[in-house]
Amino acid sequence: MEFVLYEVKDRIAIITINRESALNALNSQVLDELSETLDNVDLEQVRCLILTGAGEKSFVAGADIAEMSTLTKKEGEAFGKKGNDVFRKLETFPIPVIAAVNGYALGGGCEISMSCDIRICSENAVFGQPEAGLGITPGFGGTQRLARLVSPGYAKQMIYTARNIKAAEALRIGLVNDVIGATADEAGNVTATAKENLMAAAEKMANGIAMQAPIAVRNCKKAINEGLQTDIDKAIVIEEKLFGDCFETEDQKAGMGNFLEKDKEKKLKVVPFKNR
Ligand code: DAK
Repeated sequence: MEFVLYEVKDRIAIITINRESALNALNSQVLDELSETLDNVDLEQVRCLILTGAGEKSFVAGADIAEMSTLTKKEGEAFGKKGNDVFRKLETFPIPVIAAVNGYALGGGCEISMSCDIRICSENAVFGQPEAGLGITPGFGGTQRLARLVSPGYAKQMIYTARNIKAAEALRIGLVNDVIGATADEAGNVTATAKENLMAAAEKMANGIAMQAPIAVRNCKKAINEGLQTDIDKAIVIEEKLFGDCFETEDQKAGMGNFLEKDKEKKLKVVPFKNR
């Protein structure tokens, strides 16, 4: 693939959007390659995905403005569908996806990060929905997901004013879970860049997820995502069903068995939970 890198590290996988010369902007080819990459994730092995952008400067600087600028109405709709299909694929992907946001996350970049389960970012990250200034509305779910993730008031302020926000503000409004900085030695020499530390933090979180019972984690994702789309009475039924399903898994028997055995080692949950 030209614009997407895929790397598996034990039970986690890292997808890198690799179009650094255009700040990883999403053109049709990137979207196609992302879709194909997701289709080929080995779900028997991989338990958590990390999505990031190549380089230190940008996660994704939005949809490709050069490609979009000449679209007809019909082509615009087709491009929008391509993007929305990939974003929904990420959002409903069976295993958790962490967005490691390394710099600009603008327009479609902010939107793709919001299709992931969890966002952490480097201290130089910048989030924004600049579409209103470009004469369009956010088209990859921005009006919907931002208003659900942060308060509707903040979402409206960001979208109506097209103002970018920095990492600290993104943390304050709950758009990201954590902001990761560079580290330096006592003399002030950088020992690890923000991007390096960001990836280390994302991998640590991903490994923490990968250590848990995989079917339980998948069911949690499903319960949260599907439950949020409906009223509490129906949501509780969704949870009950997914809770019940866990009792048909070896993981549940092993997990609870380990606790009852009072085996300290095993209680750490690093036991090899089986996928099926
Ligand atoms: N598209 C294409 N190329 C981009 C790009 C983008 N979004 N962002 C940056 N680049 C390219 C630049 O053109 C430049 O290319 P060269 O000139 O070197 O060939 C290279 O990346 C480096 O960018 P800059 O020279 O501009 O770098 P700076 O450090 O000066 O500025 C910046 C960085 C991120 C502030 C700036 O590049 C910038 O403002 N970029 C655009 C950000 C933006 O407005 N993003 C939102 C795009 S709109 C739809 C669904 C979804 C969407 C639309 C429709 N439908 C349903 C149909 C989504 C829309 C968007 O995402």
